[in-house]
Amino acid sequence: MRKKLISVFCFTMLFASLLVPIVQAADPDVVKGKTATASDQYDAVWGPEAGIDGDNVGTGWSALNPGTKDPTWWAVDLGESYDLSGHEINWYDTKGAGNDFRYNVEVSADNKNWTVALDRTTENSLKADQIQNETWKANNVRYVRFNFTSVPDTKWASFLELKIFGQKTASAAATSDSATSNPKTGDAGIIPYLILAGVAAFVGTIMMRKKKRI
Ligand SMILES: [Ca+2]
Repeated sequence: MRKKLISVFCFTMLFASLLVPIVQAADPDVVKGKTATASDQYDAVWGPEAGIDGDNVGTGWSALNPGTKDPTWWAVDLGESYDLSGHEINWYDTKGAGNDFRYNVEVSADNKNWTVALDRTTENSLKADQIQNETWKANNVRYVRFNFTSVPDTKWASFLELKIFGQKTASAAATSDSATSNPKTGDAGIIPYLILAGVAAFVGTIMMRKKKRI
């Protein structure tokens, strides 16, 4: 009976430690209503902040010209430091053959030094759906920039609504890691859970060995 209880305890610990990152993945949108800028805009209505106003279908941002002959980008100032986990983008137009939208996401703590957090410059980002969810990790971020590197000459770089998910950076110590962290993998974020899982497995092994000796 005791052996069974020990096994159940160890399994529960291991399962719980693996479950924590999954639960924490549901970060809130941190970009709605923030200050956005862009390389240009189609007109007074299609401004950069219309892409993060919470209106998913009625408003959006659009570049002035179709294609990407000119540098085309959209950026936001989150106002303070965040640890980000990805984004959801509701494109304006994904219909029609030959649509091939390519872009990357860059992040910065100071609006000067930028790091690529997501690279979709070598593949069509539209796929089959109008709304795309992308998972990426970047810590200590205040500025986020979407650079559109390739858009068909008959289409505008444009989206109706963008959500960027994350949490406020927890501590000053975390901020000091910004220069060395890898925003593409976010490996540092999962280390505590791997350690917890390892401890649970270790304790389980010791307990089982003790039981065998009895
Ligand atoms: Ca909108």
